[in-house]
Amino acid sequence: RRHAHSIPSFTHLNAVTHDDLAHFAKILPPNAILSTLPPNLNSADDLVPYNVDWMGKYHGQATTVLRPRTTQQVSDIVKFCASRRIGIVPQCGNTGLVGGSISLQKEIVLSLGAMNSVRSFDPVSGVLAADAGCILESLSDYIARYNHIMPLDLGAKGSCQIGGNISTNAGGLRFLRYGSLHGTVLGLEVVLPDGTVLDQLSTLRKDNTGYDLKQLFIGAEGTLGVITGVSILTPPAPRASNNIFLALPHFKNVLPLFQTVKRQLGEILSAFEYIDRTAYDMGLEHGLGPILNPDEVGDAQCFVLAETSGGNHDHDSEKLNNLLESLMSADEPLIYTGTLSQSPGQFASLWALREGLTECLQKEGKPYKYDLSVPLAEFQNVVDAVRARLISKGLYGDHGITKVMGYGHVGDGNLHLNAIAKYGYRPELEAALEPFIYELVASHKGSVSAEHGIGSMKTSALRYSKNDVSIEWMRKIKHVFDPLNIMNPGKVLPSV
Ligand code: FAD
Ligand code: 2HG
Ligand code: ZN
Repeated sequence: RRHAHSIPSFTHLNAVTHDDLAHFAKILPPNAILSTLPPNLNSADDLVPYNVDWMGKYHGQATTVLRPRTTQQVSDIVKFCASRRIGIVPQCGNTGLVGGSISLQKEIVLSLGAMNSVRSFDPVSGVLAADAGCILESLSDYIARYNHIMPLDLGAKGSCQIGGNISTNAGGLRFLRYGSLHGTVLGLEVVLPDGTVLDQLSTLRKDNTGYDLKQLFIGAEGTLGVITGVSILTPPAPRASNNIFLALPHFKNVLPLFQTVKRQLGEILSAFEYIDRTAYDMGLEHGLGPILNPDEVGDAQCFVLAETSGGNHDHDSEKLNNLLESLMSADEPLIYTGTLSQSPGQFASLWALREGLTECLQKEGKPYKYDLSVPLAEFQNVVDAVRARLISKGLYGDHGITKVMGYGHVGDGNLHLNAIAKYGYRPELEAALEPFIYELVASHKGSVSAEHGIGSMKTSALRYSKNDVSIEWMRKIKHVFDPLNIMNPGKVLPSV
C-alpha cells in the first residue's frame, strides 16, 4: 500500500563526487574533511570510527565524513546536500545501539564532535546552553563546579554527546528522578533539511506560544534535521547520594520490594535498577565485584540497586539502614542479603556493576539487544520465554546463543534483554529472536524501544508498537520537514 506522502527511495540520492568534495572544501578547512575519494584519499581505516557502530554490528558505507565547527557551516553543508540530493547521517558520539548513526548506502556522515563548546551556564536557573557535540561527561564536569548535575546519566557518558542524547531521547539512570528530556530540554537550535536554521534556543521554563516544535526533534534520531545547539535545565547536585545493593531469592519479590522501597524512602529514591542472575554472574566474571558475600547470595535469582539523592547524608543513610534492617528482619524476607555503600568508592563500585554490563557483553561475544517496555511483572517471563525458544530451536549453547539475560530500569518499566552470540551475528539466530520478541512485547502492549530508538535495526518492528494511523502521521511529518528524504534516510520509518 503506497502512502499519500511516500518517501523517495534511496535511488534518488547521489553519492559524493570529486566536484562535491571541492565544494565542501569551500565551506570547511582541509582537516575537517575525511574522504576516501580523491583528492583526500583517506584510507577506509580513517573512516572506521564513523562507519562502524559501538557494537561492531553495523558497517557503514560513507566515503566522506564532514566535521563542521559552526552552525553556519552545518547550514551551508546541508543546503548544498539538498541541492545535490546527497544523503546526510548526523552523528555525535556514535554510541547508539540501533544502527541509527551509520550510513546505509553512501550518505555523508556529518559529525558534530568538533562543535563542543559550552555557550552559557546560569547557576541561578541551572540552564545550560551548549553545542550539540559536547560530551555528556564534559558537561557534567563543567557544571559540577557550580554544584549542578546533568538531568541524565548513562554508561556511555564518556563518549556520547548531548546532541545524540537528545536525538535518541536517551533515558538512562536518572530518569526515575529527573524524567524525560522532553521535560528538561528547554530549547534547540536545529539545521533543517533545506539548510534553514531553526533557532528555538529558548531558556524559558514556560512558553505556551503555539506548537512546541522542538519536541519533534527530541527522539527523531536525525530524521528531521541536525541539532547544533541545546539548552537544558540542570538540577542542583544533591547534597547526599547513597546506594544499596540487594540480592533477592525470587524474581516475584521485585514488585513488592519496589513498593516497600518507594514507601520507605519516599522522595529521596532516585534510582531502582534490576539485574538478573545471569547478568550478575557475568559482571563478576569480568571483575565487577564481588560486592556481596557469595555465601549470603546463595541461589539468589536477581538483584536490585537502589539509589537515594537527598539533602542530608546521615539522615538518608539512616533511612537506608532502617530499610535494610526491616527487609532482613521481616517474617518472610524479600531479600537474602544486601549491602549499603559506606564510602564514595563503594558507592561507585555498586554502580559500576550495573553500568558495566553493556561493556561486559561486548567482551563475551556479539550481543543481540532488545530494549523493551513491558509490565514489570513480566520481566522474568519475557527473558525465560526467549531462552526457551532458543532451546527449542536447538540454538542455545556454544554454537549459538550462549547467554540470555535481563537487566534494566525497573522503576521505568524498561527491560534490557540481551542474547549473546559468542561466535558472531548469524541470520538464523536473528530469525529465531525476531519477530518473536516483538510479538511477545506487542502481546503485553509494550514498546519495542523504550529508550534506544528505532534506528535502522527496528524500522520493520515499529508496527508492533505504533498503529497504522500513527505511522501515517509520522510519515507526513517527515515529508513536511524533509520532502527529499536526505536526512538520515532509511532510519526510524519502515520503507514503503
Ligand atoms: P549517536 O550514536 O552518534 O547518534 C544516535 C542517533 O542520533 C542517530 O540516529 C544519529 O543520526 C542521531 N544524531 C546524532 N547526533 C545528532 C544531531 N546532532 N542531530 C540530529 N541527529 C543526531 N541509551 C539510553 O537511553 N540509556 C542508557 O542507559 C544507555 N546506556 C548506554 C550505555 C552504553 C555503554 C552505550 C554504548 C550506549 C548506551 N545507550 C543508552 C544508547 C544511547 O542511545 C546512546 O549512548 C546515546 O544517547 C547516543 O548518543 P551519541 O552521541 O553517541 O549519538
Ligand atoms: C543500560 O541501561 C543501557 O545499561 C544499555 O541502556 C542497555 O546494554 C544494554 O542493552
Ligand atoms: Zn538503559
